[in-house]
Amino acid sequence: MVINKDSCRVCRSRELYDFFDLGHQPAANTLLTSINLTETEFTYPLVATVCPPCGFMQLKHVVAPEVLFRHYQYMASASRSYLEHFGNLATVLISQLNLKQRSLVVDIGSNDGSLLKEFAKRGMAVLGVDPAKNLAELANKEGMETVCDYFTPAVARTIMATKGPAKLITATNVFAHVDDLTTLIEAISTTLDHDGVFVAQFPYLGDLITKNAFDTIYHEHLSYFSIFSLARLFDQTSLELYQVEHIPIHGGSLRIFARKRNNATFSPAIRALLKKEKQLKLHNQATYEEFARRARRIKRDLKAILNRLAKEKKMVIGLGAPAKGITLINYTGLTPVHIRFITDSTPAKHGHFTPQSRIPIVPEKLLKDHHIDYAIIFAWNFADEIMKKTRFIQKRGGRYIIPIPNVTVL
Ligand code: JHZ
Ligand code: ZN
Repeated sequence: MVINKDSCRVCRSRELYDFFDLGHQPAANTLLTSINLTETEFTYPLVATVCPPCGFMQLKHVVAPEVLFRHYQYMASASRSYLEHFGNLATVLISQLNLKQRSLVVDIGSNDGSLLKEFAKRGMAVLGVDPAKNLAELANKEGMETVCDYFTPAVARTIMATKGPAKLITATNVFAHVDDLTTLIEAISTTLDHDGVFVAQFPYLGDLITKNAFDTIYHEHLSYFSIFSLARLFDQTSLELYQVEHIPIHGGSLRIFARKRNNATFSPAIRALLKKEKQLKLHNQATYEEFARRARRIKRDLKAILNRLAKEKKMVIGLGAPAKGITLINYTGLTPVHIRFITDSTPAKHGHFTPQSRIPIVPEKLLKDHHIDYAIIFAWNFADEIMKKTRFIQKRGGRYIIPIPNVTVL
């Protein structure tokens, strides 16, 4: 179920430096039901390691995708700001790439079909690929045709033969989840039209380091990319990286653009980011050691505050049960003694419990029934949206705690 990854996914070097051990952790998107509360839970080692020459961070262990992705509890449609982001993404890509009506757009890791819907609304022919049975079923039911599988070379060939070629292939928050990236890129190349474009988005290593976002380290996220490491990765494939945008979603992400090799030079934006990564010292071991120190400090601060509030019998709850919240809760050692319950806007998460820590997850509408002293925003990337809809907490004298980039009580 777990394999050791002892070489760099980008350059194959074995000179990796382990800098942050988060202990054994459960898979972040496998929430417990009341039935499996009595069963022994599986946990897997979670250790972050870096290949300094590549400026590339990866996990030291790879948990089998079958464990992580066949039943998936995260749904993109649960966050309104994220749906707006997808709407903008579809509009911008159709215009930037000059896509004609009925052009084929394939979305890898299409989740509940949220991004496909935005492309379909704007006249594109769409197809999703996602291994999660629960999500593929849902998307298909809603008319977003979805192949329930990983985007393997065989799946890529079948799509090419039956629907292809694709003018656009997207992969939002899935590129970091795949172990064998060169095979994935070649599969993408198989399905892509000669003038087609591959666009991927994923959290950016530069933001992870500068914003102390250590809670985004969990088993699904095998890779933490810099633009330097991406350029090196694409150099080994038949697609070339030609453009990048640094965008704010999920606490800071990269949107990268690649196409069939044409010997293009790097765009000014890629060159600017390469320069910035030198300033951020993403190639130095010390950068990662300091980051791990800051993460341990956040853990200590959060635990100290929550121990004190528990002693004072304060009503403390959580807002949002994202995957990163699961890492933060279990790494910090929080329990229902510290956090009474967590609300989440994903109906499928209700009635479940956080793995290991076993904090109940409930609908957001229950918030109004309680007097809340403190509310921790675990989905800190959506803090604006969450605070807007829960203003009554503050009006009734409650306070927010935002854990990242530093524990802050508002
Ligand atoms: P959110 C996701 O991680 C999934 P997560 C994935 N692993 C990935 O790679 C990263 O993104 C980048 C809830 N919520 O999007 C909904 C409210 O309750 O930050 C979600 O459960 N109320 C593929 O899981 C969670 O918070 C609200 O008002 O860390 C947000 O999860 C809003 C806005 C959200 O991602
Ligand atoms: Zn390397």
